[in-house]
Amino acid sequence: MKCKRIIFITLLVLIILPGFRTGFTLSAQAVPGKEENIPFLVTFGKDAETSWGDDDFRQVFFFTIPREYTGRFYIRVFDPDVGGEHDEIRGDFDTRTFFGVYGGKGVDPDKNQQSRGLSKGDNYREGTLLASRVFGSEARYDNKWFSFGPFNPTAGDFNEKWNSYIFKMVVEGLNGDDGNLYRFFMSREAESNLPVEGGNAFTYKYTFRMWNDFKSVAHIYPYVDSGVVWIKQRNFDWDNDGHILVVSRYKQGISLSVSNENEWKEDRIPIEAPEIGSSLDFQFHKAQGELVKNNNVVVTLESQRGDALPFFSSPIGGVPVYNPKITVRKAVKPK
Ligand SMILES: [Ca+2]
Ligand SMILES: [Ca+2]
Ligand SMILES: [Ca+2]
Ligand SMILES: [Ca+2]
Repeated sequence: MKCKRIIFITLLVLIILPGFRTGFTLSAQAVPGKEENIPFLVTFGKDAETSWGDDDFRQVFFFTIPREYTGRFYIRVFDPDVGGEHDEIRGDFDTRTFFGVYGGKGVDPDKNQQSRGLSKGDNYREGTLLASRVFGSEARYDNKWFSFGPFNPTAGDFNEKWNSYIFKMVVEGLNGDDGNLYRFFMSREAESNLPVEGGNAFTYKYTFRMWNDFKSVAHIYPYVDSGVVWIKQRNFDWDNDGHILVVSRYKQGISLSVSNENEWKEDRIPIEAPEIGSSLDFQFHKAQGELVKNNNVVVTLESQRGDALPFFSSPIGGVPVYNPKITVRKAVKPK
């Protein structure tokens, strides 16, 4: 009897565990993602100075819902207010932030580049506004979650390549000069964080906050599509805070040019065949010695064709691990 029970439990574990593992890897819709180790996204009010680490006072994120998922879902925001805990005060808290969820035609950034919101004149609010709210300093939403939704997946803009419906969250600093720190979670429930299996989130321009310690390393994971030969990285207002490395299956660690206060720095990074169709790991290592506090930074990437690369909250293909056995075969000249 006891033996049977042990066999039964063992079988149960064997059946359930792999499912859990898949669930965890496929359904990480926390933004920033678990592997990214980034405490907060940040958006300043438009009266702020760019030297505080936000060059355009907005953030545009895309959420993907796989075609197979037919339930409803929510996009939750942690600490949407600008006041109390987490936020960056300048004088008094007098900033208002717009949060808007968009669906329908015009959202898919593959079909409509303006939707990415990378250039100054872009109409990044394109699409149908499904839900929105402006948050000021509101104790009610301080250190708490606010849920947008429920949304039906088919209200999104369908993207064939990812076989997913795409939704867009636009965060825009309205008046004021304070920094709004916040996070997202795409959830099946309004009151808790319950991921949608196979969902993901991505952006083309990442504005985020570093941890206020020496040891935490932040990561972001751009996806390299076919046809990419080299990429141009640009980082803004890194405050000379340590170093930024690129690691991949093929790269052990390339050190990048880093920006100081209120400036952009850029490099070209060559891409090799083994890196196509996988993610790169951009690692942000803080300077040791004197702590650079409240460091906000902006990062963008584009290919040699001028096409922006998306950063996925849950890295496509998993976190890339350097493999010294991967070598690039040089083309053999025909005789
Ligand atoms: Ca707050
Ligand atoms: Ca203020
Ligand atoms: Ca906040
Ligand atoms: Ca900064």
